[in-house]
Amino acid sequence: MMTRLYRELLKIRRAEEEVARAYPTDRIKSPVHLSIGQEAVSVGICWALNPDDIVYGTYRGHALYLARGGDLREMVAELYGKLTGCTRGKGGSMHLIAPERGVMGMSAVVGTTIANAVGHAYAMKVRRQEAIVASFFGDGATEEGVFAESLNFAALKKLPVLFVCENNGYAIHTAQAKRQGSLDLCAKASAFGVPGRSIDGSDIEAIISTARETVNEVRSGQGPRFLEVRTYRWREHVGPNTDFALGYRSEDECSSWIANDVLPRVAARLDQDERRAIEAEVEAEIADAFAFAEASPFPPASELVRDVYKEEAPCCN
Ligand SMILES: Cc1ncc(C[n+]2csc(CCOP(=O)(O)OP(=O)(O)O)c2C)c(N)n1
Ligand SMILES: [Mg+2]
Repeated sequence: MMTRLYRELLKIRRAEEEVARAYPTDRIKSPVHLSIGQEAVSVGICWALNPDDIVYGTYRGHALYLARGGDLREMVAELYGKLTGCTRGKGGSMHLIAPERGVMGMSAVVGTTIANAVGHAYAMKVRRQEAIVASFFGDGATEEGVFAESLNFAALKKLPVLFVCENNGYAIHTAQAKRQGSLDLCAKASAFGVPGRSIDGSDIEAIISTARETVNEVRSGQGPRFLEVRTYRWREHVGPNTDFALGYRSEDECSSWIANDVLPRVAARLDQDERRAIEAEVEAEIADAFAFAEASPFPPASELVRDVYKEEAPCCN
């Protein structure tokens, strides 16, 4: 278990560090919202899901995409705006998809995919499908009306949805305590009839075991559930840098989360030869993905009208 866990966490961390390194070259053509520091949330929750389960995420979605097994080459190519990207270079970092892995959508518009996830779950229930839907969103999204509407409807219809709030404490530069009268997100979910649990995002085993328990409840038809995972974003809201100079948070606050980083603790539990082998494989995979993105072509002009309507446009080659 620890071997696979380390490989998944490391791949996301290193891929995003490489994104941050490449970003100033202007080869990456879309804004990037990095999950560095938050990887354990996506990895831990997805650990408890089945291959045919569905996930929806947000613009901060690299970790979720990779945790579900999304193709790294297609992700990096997408950031580069290339034709070989997962949305053929149209969506960029904020709109990753991997339908073959159940990654159905991410959006730049805060909160919107919560309703998409609930709609998907409703369709699955009507069709008597067994799979469940996990909806990932930030603490800021819980302030949107769509959060309330979605939880209400999911509870009313007893839909197979797992709501996962990645609470990193901030919406852009504003702390949760400066935005919300009550910080108890589980209480808010429970007010709609959606039972919730709160988990320490630095404890990967707690995330996995709580996610397994909660996923079982959702899968057995007990209705939707809510998980808050408390975590922390190490880099700026959008972009590759740190932002402590802005003054909305302190470097000390971040340091305490870095001191509790999941990765070195998982690494320490591995055989050290095995650890080095994983690290070499991950580095090779990332170098390959960036080389693939570099070498891939940009989309031709005809792509502008492809996927706009259901049928392909008859002209414009
Ligand atoms: C509907 C909507 N309102 C405002 C914005 C501007 N905006 C972009 S990200 C963001 C913060 C969201 O914070 P949170 O949900 O906690 O996610 P995080 O960025 O912390 O992962 C806001 C307000 C937006 N994109 N969409
Ligand atoms: Mg947030």
